[in-house]
Amino acid sequence: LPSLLPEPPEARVTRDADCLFCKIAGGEIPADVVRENEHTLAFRDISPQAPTHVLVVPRDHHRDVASLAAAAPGTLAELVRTAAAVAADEGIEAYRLVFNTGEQAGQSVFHVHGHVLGGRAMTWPPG
Ligand code: IU
Repeated sequence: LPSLLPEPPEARVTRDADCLFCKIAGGEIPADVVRENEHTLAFRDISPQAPTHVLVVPRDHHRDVASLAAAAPGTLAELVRTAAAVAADEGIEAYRLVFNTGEQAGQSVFHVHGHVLGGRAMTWPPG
């Protein structure tokens, strides 16, 4: 039987025509892809801030990590597992997984992406 509950709004939007990372996930814009699986894609950041700097995104469009957690928690878990696999592939034992959320925090692309950063010592607090 179909559910009587309405879908959360985020669950209905799977692709945004104006979104850069939707275009990368759809293969319309090339990227240096290092891993992909059913729900996520990992590719090298165009402006690396560390020896390893890979972005992990869900194939579907969600604006930030909280929206992804609400609409598709399994995909968020897959994204985190992919981030760990990327670090293992790169041979780094310590890495930082960052989700900038909101403009003030430095988010510039509003398709959720985890930054996997490693290969050098990290400082704290971040800038
Ligand atoms: P942010 O957390 O939203 O600021 O991260 C966006 C990242 O996307 C940033 O590190 C950019 O260098 C990166 N990026 C990219 O890899 N390819 C692109 O075509 C564009 C941005 I535009």
